[in-house]
Amino acid sequence: MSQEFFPKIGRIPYEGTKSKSALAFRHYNAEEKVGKKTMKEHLRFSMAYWHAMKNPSGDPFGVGTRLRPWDDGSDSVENAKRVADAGFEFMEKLGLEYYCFHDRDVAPELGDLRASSDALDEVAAHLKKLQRQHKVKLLWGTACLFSHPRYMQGAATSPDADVYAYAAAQVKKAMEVTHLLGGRGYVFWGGREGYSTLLNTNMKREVGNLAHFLHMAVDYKKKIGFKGQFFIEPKPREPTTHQYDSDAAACLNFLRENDLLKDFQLNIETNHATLAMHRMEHELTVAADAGALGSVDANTGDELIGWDTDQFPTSIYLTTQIMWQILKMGGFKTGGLNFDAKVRRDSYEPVDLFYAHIGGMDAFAKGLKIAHRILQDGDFAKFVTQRYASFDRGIGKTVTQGKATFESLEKHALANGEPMPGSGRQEMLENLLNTYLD
Ligand code: XUL
Ligand code: CO
Repeated sequence: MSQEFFPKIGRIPYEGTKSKSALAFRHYNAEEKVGKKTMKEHLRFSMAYWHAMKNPSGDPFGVGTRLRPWDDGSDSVENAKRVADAGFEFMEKLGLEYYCFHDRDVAPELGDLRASSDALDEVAAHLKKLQRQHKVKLLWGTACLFSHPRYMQGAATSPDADVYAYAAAQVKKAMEVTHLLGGRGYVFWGGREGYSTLLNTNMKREVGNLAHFLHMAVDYKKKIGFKGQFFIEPKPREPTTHQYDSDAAACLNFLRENDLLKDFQLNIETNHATLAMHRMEHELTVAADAGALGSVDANTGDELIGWDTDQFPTSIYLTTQIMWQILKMGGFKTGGLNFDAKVRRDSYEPVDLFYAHIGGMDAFAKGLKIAHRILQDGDFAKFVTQRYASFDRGIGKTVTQGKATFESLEKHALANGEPMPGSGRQEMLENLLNTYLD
């Protein structure tokens, strides 16, 4: 290692729950087995390059506050490589096995497309070397199709065909780089794919163009032999007023309607779920029920704030419910838990990045252990099975089998008098869940 960026911090150890150290894990013990897999195999933690390495912590009312001695703010490839060096030192010290990036996080956007792509190639060669050195893998790559002014009216849904072509060229390059780096996946998040007023918008045309765009991406993926998983990441708004990929159900509908469902899964983010007025476990379940739950952007929002605050997840109640869904679908395959989360603006020192990730990793490790016990005990599953048992016998079974008709159901209703379902027992179940968190 040429230069050390976090010289006072060593590898973060696992010390167990008795530890008083703020720079140690209390629950995350990478090699410890939970069921058949180790914690690290279950959780597949990933660093979000944009938040951890590049975000200066500015907000609409003030400039950035963060100390990031690894970044001189220049557009040079040299600077980009130094930022990468810091990032890989950080990941190795935390035991983060994966990372995710946008093309413009890792390399600068320069005067023209060719220059930007060349810079990306140069940095990618460096990333490849660092991945090997530090035993870190790429969870997913993506293209930033939302920062530059050219994308102010969208990228794959822009009303301007030249902008659309530029976006395609950028995605093509970002996919090539993701492929070169052995990326397990590639994410499409459409922050500008939407509209702010229908007075100037042809929604059908925009959504149609988006479908063409994604079909071209699938074709190109096959052409270059990229085997990673494609993901769409839903979000209802911010920065755009109405985003087309508003929630898991809207994404699934779009994918199905446009014959893309076999080629895409969803990357579900907690704060996006709540912005869509859903609980995270709702979004995960919608995706999982369609066989399309692929990956998770692990963060949390602030219930009192109406925008995407991207905070680190610390609630065990939340992480338990997330891991419950992930274990229920048999665990991550190509996806993982990507900390799409940022430290608060007033947590400006490099060490704060460590505290933040340690907290998130510990919260998920504990959530994993609890979720595993919940599933092993099977009490919730038993309750739910029982609740629907009337559809496994008698008249209910004819419904399940698709053999019932309105006439047969009317006959049953007439013969059986006033029906009364069993209690939903929500409070009892909430109490039961709390016993696991004791
Ligand atoms: C923005 C967001 C993105 C995606 C990747 O809200 O979540 O960072 O995860 O483009
Ligand atoms: Co995200």
